[in-house]
Amino acid sequence: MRPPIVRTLAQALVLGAAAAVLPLASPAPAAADSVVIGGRPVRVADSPWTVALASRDRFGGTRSGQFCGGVVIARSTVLTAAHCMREEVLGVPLGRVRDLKVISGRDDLATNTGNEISVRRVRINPEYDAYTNAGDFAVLTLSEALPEAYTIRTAGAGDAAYEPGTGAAVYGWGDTTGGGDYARTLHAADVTVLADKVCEEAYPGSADGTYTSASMVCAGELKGGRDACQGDSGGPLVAQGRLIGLVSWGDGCGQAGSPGVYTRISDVVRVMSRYA
Ligand code: 4AZ
Repeated sequence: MRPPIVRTLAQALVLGAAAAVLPLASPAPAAADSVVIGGRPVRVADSPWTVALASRDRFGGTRSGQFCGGVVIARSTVLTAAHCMREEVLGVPLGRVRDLKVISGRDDLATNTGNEISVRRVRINPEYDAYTNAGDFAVLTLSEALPEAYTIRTAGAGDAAYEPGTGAAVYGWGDTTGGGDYARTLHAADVTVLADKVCEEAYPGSADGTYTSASMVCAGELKGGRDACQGDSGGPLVAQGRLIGLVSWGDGCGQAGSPGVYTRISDVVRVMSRYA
């Protein structure tokens, strides 16, 4: 099995790149039932904390340079996945990406609506383990503050929203079929928080990663069908109005027996308070 990083949208682009910038290629779609897989179009105005991470220099302008998702947790603070900041994703070391932007308020990536904000600082979780995928988050500081109304509350340890069976939604501009069909507009899929045991059994340890309940949350559908996918990484998993996860990894998209794995936000809160 390939390491998870190979399955990110960004990596697919970099691997397929003859030049630094290229349009999104669309290989033949996989089974259409695996469809944000199983999702529906939503308005970013109804989930304004959902933002796109973008670099036109690295990923071209067709979809505003979008390559990952992010979440606004404070007026100048966005969370994303640590793996989105890796050279394997960006094609060059992070320090050489001069036009890293957070895009808020833009439903359709082919338009110029909303705001593009420069990223002033990137802090990658010092406890991030690229081999197991544990602690997969990074904290971005924006050069301008967003409105308070764009922020979402984070769920701390013991929050009821983590209870298995809780309904949740995942948001992103990623692949909607598992076949490289990247969305132009924001989508959301309704998923269920699953017991840690489900992911511990699905992901006991492989090149994909190792499920670790301390820093990860398991969510999806036992039958498959609704899930996050390539290009959604770093985006929000929301339950009961609170942020509980960030799209992180999984084996494929929307397949029965292979739920989505998310960065556990209560662990993000713990680590952030430690390093603040
Ligand atoms: C990825 O490659 C990815 N089905 C994101 C989420 C999931 C799988 C892969 C979960 O970015």
